[in-house]
Amino acid sequence: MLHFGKVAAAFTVAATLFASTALAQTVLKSSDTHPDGYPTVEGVKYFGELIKERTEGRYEVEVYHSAQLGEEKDTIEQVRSGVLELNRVSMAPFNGTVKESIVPALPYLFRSEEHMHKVMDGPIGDQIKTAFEGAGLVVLAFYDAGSRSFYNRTKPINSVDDMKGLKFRVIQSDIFVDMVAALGANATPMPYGEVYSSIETGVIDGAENNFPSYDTAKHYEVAKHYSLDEHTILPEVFVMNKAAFDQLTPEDQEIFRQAGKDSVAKQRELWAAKVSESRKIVEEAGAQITTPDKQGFIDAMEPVYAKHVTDPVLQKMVDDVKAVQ
Ligand code: GTR
Repeated sequence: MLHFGKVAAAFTVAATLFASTALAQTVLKSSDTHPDGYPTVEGVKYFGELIKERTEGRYEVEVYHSAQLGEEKDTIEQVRSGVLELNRVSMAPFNGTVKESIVPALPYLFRSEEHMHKVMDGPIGDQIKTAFEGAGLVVLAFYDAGSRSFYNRTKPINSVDDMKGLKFRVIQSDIFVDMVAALGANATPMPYGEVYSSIETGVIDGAENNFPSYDTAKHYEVAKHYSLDEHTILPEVFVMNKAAFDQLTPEDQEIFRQAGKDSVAKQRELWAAKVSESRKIVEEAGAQITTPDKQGFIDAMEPVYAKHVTDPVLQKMVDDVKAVQ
């Protein structure tokens, strides 16, 4: 009896070991430049909860927020090479790598956030997703990032003329460099994490971003003039290393894709709330918000389109975007 008990116990241990091996959890790492609680971080965490639940615990996601794994340009390399499985970044740093990503980064192309949603949720969004595969990435979601506007520490901006000579940090994309030049100002692309100190020390006069970034990165502390010129409605992108995605079973691939889609609704909801909250925070902290006449900004963008939309594929995409009602 005693002997049998031991055998049974050994068998139970073996069975448990076997079960835990069969159900081994794969923890996928995901990077984000923003702090914990930011809508993109929470969107990816929600994706993680969904895949954990739907794969019965076989997969889960760990989000490394606050640029713990590096700045966006670096983490893009990491996810492309497979050092990192997942990454949530802006669309703009891909402009030099994935041609089609240029379209949603073009200034004043989207008429509104609703227009952007329709485009990114439809066939043009699918065309952009396919293009990312060529760069070794599977797009799991396009998230919201509202609209980007200029802010600076020197003066209020009420018209394009007020932009003259100012030095702005831009997100790392040539389109943004040329956009700033077309407005008569100077652009310095630099990693997000360097912006605060660069404004503080006067290396630059300001930068451009949405209210939640302006708020959470505390840029309003060093650049209080925010002008609502809303030059781009630039979506975020949540990507997975393609080789890692291809290793999943077809059923799991479907679970990942669906979870990505489901996380979009969640992120959009969180985003809308965060924009109002952040605007309130920065205004209470003394940010001065101006609403410049946008037409002057729009008119100045002609050379940016002339330089970046020369390719017939891009030209067609731009026309298609404009035709989306
Ligand atoms: C934010 C975006 C980040 C990062 C940042 C930047 O709006 O969410 O992913 O790209 O802008 O300007 O670098």
